[in-house]
Amino acid sequence: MSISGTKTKKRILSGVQPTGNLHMGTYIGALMQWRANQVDYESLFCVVDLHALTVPEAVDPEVLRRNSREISALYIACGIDPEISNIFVQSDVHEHAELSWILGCVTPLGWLYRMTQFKTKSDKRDSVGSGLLTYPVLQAADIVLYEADQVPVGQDQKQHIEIAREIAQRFNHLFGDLLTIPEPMIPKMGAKVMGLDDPSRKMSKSIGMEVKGHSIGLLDPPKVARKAIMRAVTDSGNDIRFDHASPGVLNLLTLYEVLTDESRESIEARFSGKGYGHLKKDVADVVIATLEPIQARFTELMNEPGYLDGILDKGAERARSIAAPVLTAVKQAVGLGR
Ligand code: AQP
Repeated sequence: MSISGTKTKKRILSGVQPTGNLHMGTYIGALMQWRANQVDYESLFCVVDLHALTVPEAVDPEVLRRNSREISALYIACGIDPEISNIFVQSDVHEHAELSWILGCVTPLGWLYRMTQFKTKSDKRDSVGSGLLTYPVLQAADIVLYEADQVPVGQDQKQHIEIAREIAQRFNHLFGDLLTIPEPMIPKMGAKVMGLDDPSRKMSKSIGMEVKGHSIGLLDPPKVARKAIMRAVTDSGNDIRFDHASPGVLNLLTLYEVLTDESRESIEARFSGKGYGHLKKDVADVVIATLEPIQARFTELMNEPGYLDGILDKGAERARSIAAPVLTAVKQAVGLGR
């Protein structure tokens, strides 16, 4: 059942924080799925700039504003078609923050303290803002506000989608069966792209900003991407098979598999007896061939600010037309308003 009455087919919603250059992990874990599903589902993709405030010491207002535009442009450059998908910036739709407050009031603190991301990110700091703890509540609001059925994300976000489901279920239990309970949509391949420098940890924006050779940025010049791949950690062997691969080799094979869509048998035959240097060179070639058109389209879009503004204005308007009736129904259910 749809509160907003605006659903034409099953809906997906996802977003990325405008905190720096996106990497290959985000491209494969999130954006490739968005692109593949945008026709079959009604699709909403937002740039979650409110989430970027959760570490306020890292925020430069000018940079944040610029990043929001750049990430929107990158969505399009990566193949999100603004004619069929709705692209918008989260803070352009005030309903997110309002619903987040209401959902926060039904969310037990214990649920938030157990979140892995909170534990990891707060661990390294003397003091953290409450936004870092309540981030999953805002994310739950982002999702249920659009009555999203599925949320296409990488493996690392699974726990966040689970808590969004729990929050929505708790709200429904207390105030009536209003909110759609979302399901995670996690890709079969490439759900967790690992760091090139250390294949035991996932490729991540924050590590990428500190450690050279950790990640492949979507806007990295080809030389930089190639260098990072050629230096990727592997092992002392030379056998190239998916079943027997060490984490570093499996990561390279996965990049190759996802970006070429070639079968495992064919990939193993291609690299049989050839050694890791050859594998790395070919992975670098396919990564660069993927990045080149994205970077070219990104540059065009950044040179057409009016076009991008038009898409984001239209996106925010359409998003509000879905979000407003849902928020109104929630407010009525909890007794807010006259
Ligand atoms: N390594 C990855 N493999 C597969 N999917 C990934 N995602 C992120 N890293 C990988 C997916 O991409 C989206 C990123 O959303 P985000 O930009 O809002 O997340 P973030 O936390 O700012 O980015 P990172 O890289 O995950 O940074 P750190 O580690 O610094 O917090 C999500 O769908 C995510 O699953």
